[in-house]
Amino acid sequence: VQSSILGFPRMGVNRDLKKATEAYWGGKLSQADLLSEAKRLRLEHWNIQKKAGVDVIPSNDFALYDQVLHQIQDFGAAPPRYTTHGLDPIDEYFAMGRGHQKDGVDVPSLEMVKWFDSNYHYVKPTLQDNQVFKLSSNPKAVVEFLEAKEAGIATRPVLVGPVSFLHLGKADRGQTVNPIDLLEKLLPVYEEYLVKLKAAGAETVQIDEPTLVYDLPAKTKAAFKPTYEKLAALGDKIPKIVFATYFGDIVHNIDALPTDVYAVHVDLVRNPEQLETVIGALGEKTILSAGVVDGRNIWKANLKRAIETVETAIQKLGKERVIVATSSSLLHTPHTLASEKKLDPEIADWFSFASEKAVEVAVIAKAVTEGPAAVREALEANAKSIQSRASSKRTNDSKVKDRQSKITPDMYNRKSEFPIRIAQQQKELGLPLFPTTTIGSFPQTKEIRVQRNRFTKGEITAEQYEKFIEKEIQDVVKIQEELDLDVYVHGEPERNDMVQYFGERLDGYAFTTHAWVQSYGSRCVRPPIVVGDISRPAPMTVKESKYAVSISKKPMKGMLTGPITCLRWSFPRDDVHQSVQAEQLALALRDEVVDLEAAGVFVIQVDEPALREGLPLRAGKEREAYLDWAVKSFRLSVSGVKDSTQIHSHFCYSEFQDFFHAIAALDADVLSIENSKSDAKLLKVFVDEAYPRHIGPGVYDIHSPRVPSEQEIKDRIEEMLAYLKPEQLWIDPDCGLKTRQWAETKAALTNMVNAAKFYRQKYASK
Ligand code: THG
Ligand code: ZN
Repeated sequence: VQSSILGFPRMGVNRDLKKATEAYWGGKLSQADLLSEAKRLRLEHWNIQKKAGVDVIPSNDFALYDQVLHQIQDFGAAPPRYTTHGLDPIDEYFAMGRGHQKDGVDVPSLEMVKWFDSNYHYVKPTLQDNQVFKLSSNPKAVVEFLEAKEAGIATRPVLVGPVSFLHLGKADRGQTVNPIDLLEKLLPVYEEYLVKLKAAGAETVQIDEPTLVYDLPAKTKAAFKPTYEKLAALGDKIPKIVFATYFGDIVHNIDALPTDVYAVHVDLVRNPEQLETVIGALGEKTILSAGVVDGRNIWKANLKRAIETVETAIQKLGKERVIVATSSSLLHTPHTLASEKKLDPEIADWFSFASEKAVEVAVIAKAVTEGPAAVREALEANAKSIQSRASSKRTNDSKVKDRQSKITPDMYNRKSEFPIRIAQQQKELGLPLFPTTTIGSFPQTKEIRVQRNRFTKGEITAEQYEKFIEKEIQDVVKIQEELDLDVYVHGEPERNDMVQYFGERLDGYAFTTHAWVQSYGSRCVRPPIVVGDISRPAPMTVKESKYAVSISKKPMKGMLTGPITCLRWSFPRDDVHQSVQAEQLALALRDEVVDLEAAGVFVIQVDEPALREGLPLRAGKEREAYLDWAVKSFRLSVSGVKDSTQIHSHFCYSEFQDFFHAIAALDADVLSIENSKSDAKLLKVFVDEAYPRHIGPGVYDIHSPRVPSEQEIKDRIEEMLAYLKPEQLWIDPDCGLKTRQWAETKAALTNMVNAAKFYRQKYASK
């Protein structure tokens, strides 16, 4: 029985790829050096897997920015606006990934969106009505396969499958094509690609078709069988196909599963119950690739349980028809546990990162091939770790459970309805019409990062660091005074990441020093790990907020990350339901909210940007259940305050159409959303649903250094007023300003405040 991995993280042990790409963009590294660093990383990652004893090692899982983007380029599917400047292929690639503003060329990036329900973002294939596909002369999968071969490593190349590539794409602006209608044009390019891979020596190829886990339009669903029949007809001219699905079950689409492929991969970590149905639907000779080692989380696999699952498959199919695999690519896990020198050994013993997971798949394969005796030591050690975690005091906190059992229905509700609250809030805050504010963070300057690093390393004392933070807060308060904003923020200079920061301050969490996971391009996050029952040992943000209030003449907004976002951007526990973890987070945040109020903070924002991506991939009961506990946890976190305290929330998107009732049910006094790049028409849902509370739709895009003019912002406000009542509308940028520079921030906010004042005057005289 072979062991296999669907993909390995690319960043390298010290985020080497991030450093190399950013140096290249900054003109500090040549293209040749970038490419040789990338090559070094690929080789290193193949060797890690080889040493771990993995039989089937992937290639072409690597990407300089994003794997889907590489495929866009391999297929000659770059939109025309990128191909007419004579950029060389690498620069054209990065232009699509992150925009290009140099040497008279000015093109924005392609749209980037979340990869299924993960925190990774892929670049959307952006297609034309008259789209032509043409295989590049040096297709990346062939190059990297040969590179591995030369190093003496036989690999299995990975491609995104044709149906998924199209389903995950969209028509370009001004185009009307339904991407799936391009399948017939795209298939010949796949055929050519696969023929080349075979000619290079590839015996098998992994074709990712994870869209099969979604609820699909009939046309898309019907596309799978004929597509793979056509490929099967090529026989020996192409590598044998491993058809890979993950992140969900395929039971509801089982009739669309191709039967004439070499192997089918399914995710048995998330959906073990699909095993029987999938086995029943396999082609006569098709192999099952059993995804039993979690590619989305950092917990040591329960080897005993994984072996049992694989044995069940072997009983039905025989040893020659089963492969042991990770559930998905390991892209979503950090590189290696070996880098974590500061973790408590008791806890570290429960974790397994990508490099350790490679060993796990190899051990499982060996156990089912040669019998458990062949890996007795590994199994015994694993059983001990699993047992240690299950019985540890650190996972179980009876005080937390006791508190959860005492939650009463009234704890989910504010004291009064919105009309009563807003009247009280008006009295407390005295805000003008069209109040202006920002979303929370101000530019994280180099100086801030330097001081934080020095503090982390012990080079400056806590006192010195605190003084520095106070000075930063003073500066942003002064700037906000000068800008004449109405509700201030303290700017969050003390925070690294909005989730990591809270994870580091809560009991029940572990945090790491090197466990970075790619979020998009060169950007990474370091998710904290929920190891046990969560509680708040001490206030987390009160000191900074209280200080900020003390030096401000206007209302100061307290800033928190909501329970769902804290959970989704962490590595959650896999031994209790996520709703339980969200409830614990909500109780901890509730205490924080109440403490902020007691400290004189009367506007409190609890952000939930991850609420939407947490939606189960399929519509229906599961989705409703999720929204129910997600909304409840938000309400639990904010409902401890007086009517006169104003609760805000922020979302990094504007597509509410499909779950508007949940947004409304949050009952936040003020919602700020990211509508600046979308059509103001999206706001129509607030009218249609008679949404009574306040909204700040975001009057300009903060994701670009561009400074919007006052007139542009006025135009935007005018559009919004077609849908929202003047007394409902807040004026704010569309997201936090952390990644921006100060100069452009001040210029943009000046124009924003002037635009707000213009409307304030106009309506005052009405
Ligand atoms: N935090 C977390 N997840 C997220 C976001 C976040 N997922 C969605 C979205 N925001 C992703 N966006 C970003 C934006 C910037 C960065 C990461 C994800 C970023 N990271 C630094 C880097 O890679 O250089 C990390 C440096 C640091 O934290 O010190 O800039 O906001 N959890
Ligand atoms: Zn945002």
